[in-house]
Amino acid sequence: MIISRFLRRGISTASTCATRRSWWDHVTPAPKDPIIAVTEAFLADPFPYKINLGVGAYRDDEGKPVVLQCVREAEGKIAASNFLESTSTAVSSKFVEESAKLIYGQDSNVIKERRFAGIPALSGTGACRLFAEFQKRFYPESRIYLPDPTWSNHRNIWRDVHVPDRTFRYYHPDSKSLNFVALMDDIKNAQMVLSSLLHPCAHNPTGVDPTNEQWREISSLFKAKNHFPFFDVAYQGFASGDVERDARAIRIFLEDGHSIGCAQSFAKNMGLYGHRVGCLSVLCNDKIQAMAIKGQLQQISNTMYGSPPIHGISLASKILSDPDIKAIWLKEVKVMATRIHRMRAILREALERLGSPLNWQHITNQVGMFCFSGLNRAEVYLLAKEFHIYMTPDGRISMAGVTTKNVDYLANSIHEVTTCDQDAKILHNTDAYRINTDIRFTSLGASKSRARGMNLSL
Ligand code: PLA
Repeated sequence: MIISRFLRRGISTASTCATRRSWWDHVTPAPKDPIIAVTEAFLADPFPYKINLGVGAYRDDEGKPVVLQCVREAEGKIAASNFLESTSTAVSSKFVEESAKLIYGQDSNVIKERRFAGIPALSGTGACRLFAEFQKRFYPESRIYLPDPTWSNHRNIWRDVHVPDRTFRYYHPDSKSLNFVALMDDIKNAQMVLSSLLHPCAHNPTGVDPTNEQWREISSLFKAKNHFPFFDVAYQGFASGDVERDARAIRIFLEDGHSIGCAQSFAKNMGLYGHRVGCLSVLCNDKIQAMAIKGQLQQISNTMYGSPPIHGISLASKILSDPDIKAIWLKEVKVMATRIHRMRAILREALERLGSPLNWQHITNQVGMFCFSGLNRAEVYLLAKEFHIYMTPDGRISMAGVTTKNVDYLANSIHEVTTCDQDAKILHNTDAYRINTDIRFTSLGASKSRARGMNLSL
């Protein structure tokens, strides 16, 4: 009796296991994020002089990640805190208010009249996702218009909440600058739109921003078309070195009386990438509407992750609210932006010195973290394969990865791949360069001697 019950249990366990083993059989591998794929390929490369120009995270002139002094100071101030409960209303309200002041202006009426709904978010990605969920919930039939090109994850974020995306033209590959006429045309002709996403400064990936005059025209058109402008602010301070100047586009829309949505990230400008500190805010008609929208946003975040971690929010809040620490931060933002700006000038100069037949003016015309180099897929592939220099397949260079030590090597390598035999490039291009697969290159011999020839001192 006991034995048969034991056997029965054994059989039923085995059959459950068999069923369970087949539950996920239909799951296929997800395509890799192109930016993460570049980092992985870089890490897998054993070559000592390899260069990562993939992810847009700040590095110093030694190529090292930086913990900002303002963060150290803020850490010192919050270290004694006895409060490590979940992010309280007081902590999050202070953080949201400081974030709103940073983007809408210290003395903005929006802040004084409390006409904004804001909640902390898991960095810029989380803020975009919260807004996308909010958009879907309250405008289920709407669409999002994205600039072409844009950050690769934007499309995924809106796709995952089932909001269809459309694009508006943004960049002119020939002039390597803003395609303003086409942009205005596409916005004019956009049908059934709720929101269009705009990068207010340091556009990713192109490094091309509209001028103030162009922003004014875009703002008027948005007004005429009744579009909702959603700003993704991931690089405030990196375009001009001044966080106020970089908020100019948003202030123009504000002056024109728009209702605005804003995703802010402190990953780059405070070097808090790992802490995932961000903020989503939506401007409202009045205080009552603001409370309603805030409650809805909180409900959305509650079902996704509850409340965000407290430490990063406390750090950012301290940096923004303590005048001494804020002054240190503003200087550090300037230092980071200036270093990148300098690298642009040196890279362009080096390419021109090499006698490159191509025009490299756009390197210094573009602003912010990225240079949209104009290198094609085959050239990007060759740079990785022959020179161990890694960037996204669209030719985007994260300028933060360029240093005084590697800039000559980079310029020489770019010169070589842009002037080499076209047939060789085409051959390489068809050589299965897929960013979704691993790229592991080991042509060490050739590259080592090239690196030596170029006097690369690492
Ligand atoms: N918006 C834009 C325009 C971005 O470039 C990025 C990050 C984000 C939002 C998300 O920022 P978060 O880290 O605060 O969530 N883009 C990076 C990296 C830096 C990435 O994909 O995570 C990039 O290299 O494009």
